[in-house]
Amino acid sequence: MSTEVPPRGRAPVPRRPARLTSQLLAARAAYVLRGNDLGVMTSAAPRLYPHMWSWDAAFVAVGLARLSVPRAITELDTLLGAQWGNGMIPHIVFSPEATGYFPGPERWGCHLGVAGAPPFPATSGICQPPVHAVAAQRIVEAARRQGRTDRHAAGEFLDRAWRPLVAWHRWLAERRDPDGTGRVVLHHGWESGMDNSPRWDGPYSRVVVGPDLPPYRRRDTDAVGDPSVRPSDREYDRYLWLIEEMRRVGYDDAAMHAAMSFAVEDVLVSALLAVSCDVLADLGEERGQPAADVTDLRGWSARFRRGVAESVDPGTGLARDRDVRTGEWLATATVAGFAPLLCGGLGRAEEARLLALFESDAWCGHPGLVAAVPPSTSPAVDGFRAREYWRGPQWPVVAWLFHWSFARRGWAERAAVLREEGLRLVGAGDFAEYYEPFTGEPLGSMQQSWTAAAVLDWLC
Ligand code: 2M8
Repeated sequence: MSTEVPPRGRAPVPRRPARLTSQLLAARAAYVLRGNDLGVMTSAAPRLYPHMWSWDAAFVAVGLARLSVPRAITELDTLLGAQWGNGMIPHIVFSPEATGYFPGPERWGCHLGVAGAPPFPATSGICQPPVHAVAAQRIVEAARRQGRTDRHAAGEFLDRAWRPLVAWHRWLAERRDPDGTGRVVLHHGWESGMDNSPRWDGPYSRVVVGPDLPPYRRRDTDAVGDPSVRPSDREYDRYLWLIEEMRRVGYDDAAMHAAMSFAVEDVLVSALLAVSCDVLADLGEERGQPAADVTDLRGWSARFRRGVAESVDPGTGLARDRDVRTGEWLATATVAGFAPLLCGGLGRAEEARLLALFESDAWCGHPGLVAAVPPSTSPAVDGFRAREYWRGPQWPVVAWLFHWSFARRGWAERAAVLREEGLRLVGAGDFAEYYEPFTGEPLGSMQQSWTAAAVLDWLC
């Protein structure tokens, strides 16, 4: 048991600011999103992340749809406008007006003639989890509740977004799973969205930083008060080294598959791809999109659902990532292990066991938690760090994702609990990026867009 975890039954009484009323909290969430609005894109957070991030943009669109369907559509249009020729949606779309983030466009070098990358807007050269079809679906649902104008706009958006979204899913299914395992291969921890999760400690330990890593200065630690809540310098060296490796092969999919020193099969991304393929196929069927695309999407959904189910550790019941370079399963107890609950595909008994684990005192039911939403790493394992980014804190956006999935799977009561507990976490209205699970202290960036978006979706 980690020493950072308060002993059972003796959790410190959290001293937290008073909880705002729902009305005030929703108003503040809207204010955050408006404040972070750069015109046609929303910065992920004002100082720390002044550009558009791919999966952040999808969650932001979910929140924006509650305020303005056309503005939510614009968010996704901007993101899709930066799609690469091969179908990849890049993990960052750089705002030409914003500075102060490292690594910026020059370090990635993608806009300087990399095949298939747009020269403008500049982008990074990697991807993030595929939750964009979820955002499209939420936009359609929000438009249905509005008048005819919004419904029409949402329909037109779906028609123009169809090919880009199918191409994005095709790229993941074909280029990032060339061996057909049913698990998406990533070449950078940033592609998982859970940058320094202990899931990746093993694979990163095998990344040897070359002596020719160009010098750099981090900017992220300037933007947060306490640098220990961010990844370490050692971790950053590896992050930057992987970008060097990619640049040297021109971000070519096949060359990266063969040469990158970091190659992992990610179960969470795979589960999200499975769900998103189904969500997109449903939208396509409703809208009369080509049957061949819908068939492809259903096929990918089945393949990735199976890949996730096959990764389950018979001992713990959790899904596992895999290190492609060594062939070993990565069995760290992180929230990604619950991936099968997002996409389904387990047998009844296995699923019941995983749900029980989710609610057990090793996870959401831990008696010391301020709010019963999943911590990023189980408080019951040694690698748990209560304040360190993706190594332990609770992330409201992750709670939202499980809430949405549970509702979709028909588990209304469980979804309601996650919503209520998620709101307890963020109730003081700081909209932090992540929270210390035992004190509820807001950590990382404040006014984080996706936190505000989750709150809006929960409350409006
Ligand atoms: C974090 O990642 C970026 C790199 O992509 C960073 O630390 O600089 C992660 O939490 C990621 O999931 C998120 O999309 C991004 C922006 O919120 O920040």
